Amino acid sequence: MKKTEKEKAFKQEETWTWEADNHRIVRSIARTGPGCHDGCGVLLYVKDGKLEKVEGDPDFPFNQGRLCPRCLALPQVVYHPDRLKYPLKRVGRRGEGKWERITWEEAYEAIVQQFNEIKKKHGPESVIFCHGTARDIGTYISKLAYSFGSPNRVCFGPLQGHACFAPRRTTLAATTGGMEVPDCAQFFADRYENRHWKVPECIVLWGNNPLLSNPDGFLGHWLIECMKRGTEIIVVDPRKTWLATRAKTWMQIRPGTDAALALGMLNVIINERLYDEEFVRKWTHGFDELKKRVQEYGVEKVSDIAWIPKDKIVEAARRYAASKPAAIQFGVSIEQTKECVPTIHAIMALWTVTGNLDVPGGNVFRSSSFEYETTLREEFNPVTQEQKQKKIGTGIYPLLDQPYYIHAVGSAVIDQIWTGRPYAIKAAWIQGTNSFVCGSGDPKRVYESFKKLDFVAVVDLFMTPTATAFADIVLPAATYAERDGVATTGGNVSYIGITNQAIEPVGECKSDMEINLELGKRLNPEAWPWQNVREMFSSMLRPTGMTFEELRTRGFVYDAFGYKKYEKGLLRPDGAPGFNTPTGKIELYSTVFEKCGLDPLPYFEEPPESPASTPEIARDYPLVLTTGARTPGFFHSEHRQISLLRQMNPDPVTEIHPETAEKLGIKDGDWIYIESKYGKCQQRARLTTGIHPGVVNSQHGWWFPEKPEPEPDLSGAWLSNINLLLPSGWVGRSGLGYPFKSQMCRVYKKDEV
Ligand SMILES: Nc1nc2c(c(=O)[nH]1)N[C@H]1C(S)=C(S)[C@@H](COP(=O)(O)OP(=O)(O)OC[C@H]3O[C@@H](n4cnc5c(=O)[nH]c(N)nc54)[C@H](O)[C@@H]3O)O[C@H]1N2
Ligand SMILES: Nc1nc2c(c(=O)[nH]1)N[C@H]1C(S)=C(S)[C@@H](COP(=O)(O)OP(=O)(O)OC[C@H]3O[C@@H](n4cnc5c(=O)[nH]c(N)nc54)[C@H](O)[C@@H]3O)O[C@H]1N2
Ligand SMILES: [Mo]
Repeated sequence: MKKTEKEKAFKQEETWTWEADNHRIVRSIARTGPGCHDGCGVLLYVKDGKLEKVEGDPDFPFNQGRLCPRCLALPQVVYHPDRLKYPLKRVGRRGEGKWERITWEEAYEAIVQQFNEIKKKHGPESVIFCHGTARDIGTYISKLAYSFGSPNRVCFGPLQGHACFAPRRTTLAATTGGMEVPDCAQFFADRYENRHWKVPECIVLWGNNPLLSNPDGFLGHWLIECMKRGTEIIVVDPRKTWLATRAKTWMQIRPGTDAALALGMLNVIINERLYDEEFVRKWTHGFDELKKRVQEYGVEKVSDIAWIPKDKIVEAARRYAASKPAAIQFGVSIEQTKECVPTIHAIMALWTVTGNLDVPGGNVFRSSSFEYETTLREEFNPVTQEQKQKKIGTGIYPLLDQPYYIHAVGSAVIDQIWTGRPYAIKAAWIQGTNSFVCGSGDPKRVYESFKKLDFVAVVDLFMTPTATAFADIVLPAATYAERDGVATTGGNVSYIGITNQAIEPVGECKSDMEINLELGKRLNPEAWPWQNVREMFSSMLRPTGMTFEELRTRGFVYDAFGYKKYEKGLLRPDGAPGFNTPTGKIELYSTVFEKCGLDPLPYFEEPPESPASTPEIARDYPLVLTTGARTPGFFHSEHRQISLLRQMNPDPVTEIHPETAEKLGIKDGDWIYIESKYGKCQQRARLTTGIHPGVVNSQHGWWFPEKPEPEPDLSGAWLSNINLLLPSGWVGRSGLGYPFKSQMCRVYKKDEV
């Protein structure tokens, strides 16, 4: 491990808790639960043992006092009457919603007995360990799986094509040897004041709306801070977002055609010689091949494909190439198309050929010398090579057999539950995912699949349709205010800090980490040698040289960070200059893709169903459907029972252009059906000129906690679930990518049926 130079923590002299204004104030870092992608500094105000309010911590560099409505509403989440408070055992049939309170000991005993019996009969790989998106519990779930002997950690975020974050992680690891993110000074504790950082002259927001989504540790406020300092923005989005209205160039793209646009922009930049010749010569592999490939994507053709006027594409390409430095922040919309790997490859080529790679204010390799997660995962995980080979999906997609993809292959999991080949799947541990309501297309198939399992345990904050439908045992998880933790964030920043417990958990809730540790100790005590979670956290923190208690008094530390790491030999394990790829260069022509039987160069392919690829389907289903654009009050399927947040968005909403709506006789607020070849659901129409007339945008993750829990209702899980319109099997050639954001549909008023 590389030695890290620890930066001075901010306000070291302060402790983490103090008394003021008749309250005990606890400084902490917000992590899940409830679900969140970030790690904002918070001040938790406690009176008489009760959490009264949450405020942003102005001294925490990550968010500098800003908070989103979900943290502000945290007291309502914590004390909500529907919170799960005790371990529960199913007493009726699965789906009947009949539960009996049991003790933790009884719950653990039941799980241990079932898991061990399955292990004895079928092997440990027959138990799968499922989680959702970016909760800071993934590490512990991996450990639980691996220490049990199962290689099958399954991510429901989202299941098919693993179309969230994994595509960019995998594509960038394969072609650049790392993970690049836009530089908004997030790697420095003194942020925008840091003298090494430069304000990006231009940032491209591509299929990403960070003001609402703050995805993977990229806080939308950073963008505003950059804009205040002069950054111009370019937005690529079929919807007129707040950012689109402030953009120098807004390209209202047809969903699912981003690869064509990226290749068209490369065409302009390369043919007009707007690229950085020296960087390209020294540090890239396959430029000539790329140059040849982009000739197939002339601006005129791209304009037809992507529904963007020609001059806008040219203007955006020139503006981006002329801005020094410039950064690209792309979102999940890029990954939620079938062939998303070549799109990411093309976007990476943009920041590479323009010389914006690993420079201040460009797209930089995030630092990762804090190897805390790996410490926990590798050092104490006795899963053998032989077991690793049994990871579900091994051998189907060569790219996913690379070491940087650690999950079981989602689509293969569902298939294997049905076929029982190469081995049977018998049980699931589900921690932090509401699987068929949210994380997957074709939810009926997921529902029917999980029904086939012999035993399912669920850990959640609330009873969900997933728990009702499948669970034999349900365990109540604590919110972040009720527990300690090590706060790490997703992709964009590298600090480590401490989440401090402020209040006693409600009922008998326990933290996810505590649950994993206690269950882990019962399944494989050697792999879980710690007496309590703090000891476990201290083990994890070893690379920082600090214990949990020591880090707590500092609050957080930032990793050392520098630019142009490739010149200094900091990116390769052998310490040589260059990049951690087979050629040591940035692979515009990917030797890894070639080895995996994939096209080594970026390309565009139409979505499986689109006005261009299936005009016959477009006759009956004429509108392009994009789904799931994030809303500020909800995190996926969560928070529907939290009135402060639900009142911001009381019903599921589909956005339609007024001209399109008028032709269909639909008025603002009407209940409508949205229907594809595969299924339909109901939502309310919201008329807005902020969407392309040929496109509709529907919300995802909807269920209704106020509706009856027992089947068939399952708290309304089938009423407004937009994923019913999406089939399985549309995974990209690489095994990554799935068209959540590009389907064909029709809409009509509900009362016409
Ligand atoms: N149509 C459509 N579908 C999509 C998307 C889209 O854009 N369009 N987006 C996809 C994406 S990108 C993703 S990542 C997936 C997400 O899919 P999931 O990760 O499955 O998201 P949720 O449905 O919110 O499930 C989270 C569950 O975990 C619980 N939970 C929250 N915090 C904690 C915690 O700390 N501990 C425990 N034990 N439980 C917790 C919540 O109460 C909730 O029930 O959805 C995907 N689905
Ligand atoms: N409040 C809240 N925050 C969240 C989440 C949440 O559920 N709620 N979910 C978290 C998760 S798991 C994720 S992955 C991130 C995702 O966060 P983002 O990456 O920001 O993704 P979205 O909000 O789904 O979509 C971003 C924008 O892409 C546009 N778009 C739709 N289709 C296309 C297309 O085909 N091409 C292009 N170029 N643009 C398109 C949408 O109109 C939208 O404005 O958010 C995270 N943050
Ligand atoms: Mo996601």
